[in-house]
Amino acid sequence: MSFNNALTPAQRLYLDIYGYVLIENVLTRDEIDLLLETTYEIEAQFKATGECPYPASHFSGTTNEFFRVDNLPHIAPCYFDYVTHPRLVAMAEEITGGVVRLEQSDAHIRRPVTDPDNPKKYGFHRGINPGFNYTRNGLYHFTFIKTLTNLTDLEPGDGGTTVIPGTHKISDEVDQQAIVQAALEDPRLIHEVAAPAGSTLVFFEALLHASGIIRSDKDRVLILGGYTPTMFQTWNGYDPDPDFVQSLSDEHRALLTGERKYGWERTLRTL
Ligand SMILES: O=C(O)CCC(=O)C(=O)O
Repeated sequence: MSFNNALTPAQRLYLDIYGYVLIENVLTRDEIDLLLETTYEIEAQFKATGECPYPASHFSGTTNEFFRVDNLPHIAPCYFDYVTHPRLVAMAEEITGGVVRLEQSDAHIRRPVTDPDNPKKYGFHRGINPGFNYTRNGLYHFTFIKTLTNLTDLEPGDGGTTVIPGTHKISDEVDQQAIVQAALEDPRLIHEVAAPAGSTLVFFEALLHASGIIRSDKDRVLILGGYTPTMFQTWNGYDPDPDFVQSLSDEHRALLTGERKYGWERTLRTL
């Protein structure tokens, strides 16, 4: 794996300041189409049979408005290629500051919420305590990062991921609901992704983030990988299938299993 500046200085600075950075043209049109086709096929198969495509995988959402399949690498080669994408993994390594493992992976289909009595609200959240950060060479690093790629074009109002910029540096001593309430009072504090399909939102998981609200009539489809240093565990329900990983190269097996654990090879990044 090459560690050499997967992010440009401008991207790294943007990420440090805002907690996220959007990178266009990460996936090719063919990669996008295959990921879309695979995700819709899994949904169609679920609707027809109720079946999950792989025993180690699961669903976190099975409604028309939110379909989500989790623990992807075993399900289809295109999912495997996404979570092991060398450029995305290299970004994750720069941002955590060392060799990473895959911690989580999921693909989502979101559709407009149609119930007028139950309008959609932002569900801002973060997964782990923002205290799991450190500074090296003056740059902010965090131990859990996500690479979220939209597989459909997103214009404003299409429900792109929404973030409260800068909150990756706000400690959990500040009440989360108070942060969200304050941000909602000033639209400058809410950023919504609008970008062509194949663009990746890279963010520190401590950044308060939420699904956007779809105000158009379009589906929004995305795929994401979560990465942590190798000594961390997977999120619940995302352990790799032990038989599957035996068929992989050493490098890919280590990425999925985190088997290097505390032999944490560090990366050095300056702006
Ligand atoms: O739907 C989205 O854009 C956000 C996904 C999300 O909330 C997450 O990754 O935790």
